[in-house]
Amino acid sequence: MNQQNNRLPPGQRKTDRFPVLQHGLILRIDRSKYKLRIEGLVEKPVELTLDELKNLKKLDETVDIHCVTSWSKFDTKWAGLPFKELMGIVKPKPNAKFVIMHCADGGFTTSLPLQAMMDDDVLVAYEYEGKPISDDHGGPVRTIVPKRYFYKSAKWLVRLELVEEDEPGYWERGGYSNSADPWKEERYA
Ligand SMILES: Nc1nc2c(c(=O)[nH]1)N[C@H]1C(S)=C(S)[C@@H](COP(=O)(O)O)O[C@H]1N2
Ligand SMILES: [Mo]
Repeated sequence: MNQQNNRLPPGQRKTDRFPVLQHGLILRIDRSKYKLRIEGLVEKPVELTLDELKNLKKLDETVDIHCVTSWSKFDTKWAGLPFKELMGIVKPKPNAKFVIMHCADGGFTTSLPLQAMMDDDVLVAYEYEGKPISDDHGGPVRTIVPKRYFYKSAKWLVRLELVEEDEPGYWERGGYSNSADPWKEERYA
């Protein structure tokens, strides 16, 4: 998929560590009480427990991630429910244009056009390197959106809301790009 020799977007440096980044504290979510809600402009809003989520289609993928603060990490392995598959269940209404990802850390959100989220590589992920995602990397469930800077990959995801008008998220309101394409180096608004 990626060309071996040109995997580093402009202005990025490769790291072998996995830095932990968020605006506040690391959360510890009770896995037994966890629920993901999908609502807004959908025909069938649903609420899924972790077990229910894991019983749906599972996709394993190995992708490069790119943080806007300039680190890139190659070959990270995630597994989860393809976002596209989830949309097949809830059925977006025709006027659904954006997806707001709501997180458990104090009203943190990020958003993307529904069309961008429908890419085959977008995951509602619950495993990293073959194990449940740890607290520091946003477990039990986070989104993985490989084609955007990593602030579009929401940790501690609790709710997906489909809306007609975009609502720029936490980092985006702070001056970061709302389109966030690392290959076009869209870092700032
Ligand atoms: N809920 C939540 N998700 C978030 C953030 C956050 O502050 N809160 N920070 C984003 C940023 S800026 C980055 S770089 C990645 C970091 O993910 P990591 O800690 O697993 O490396 O999470 C993104 N998702
Ligand atoms: Mo980031």
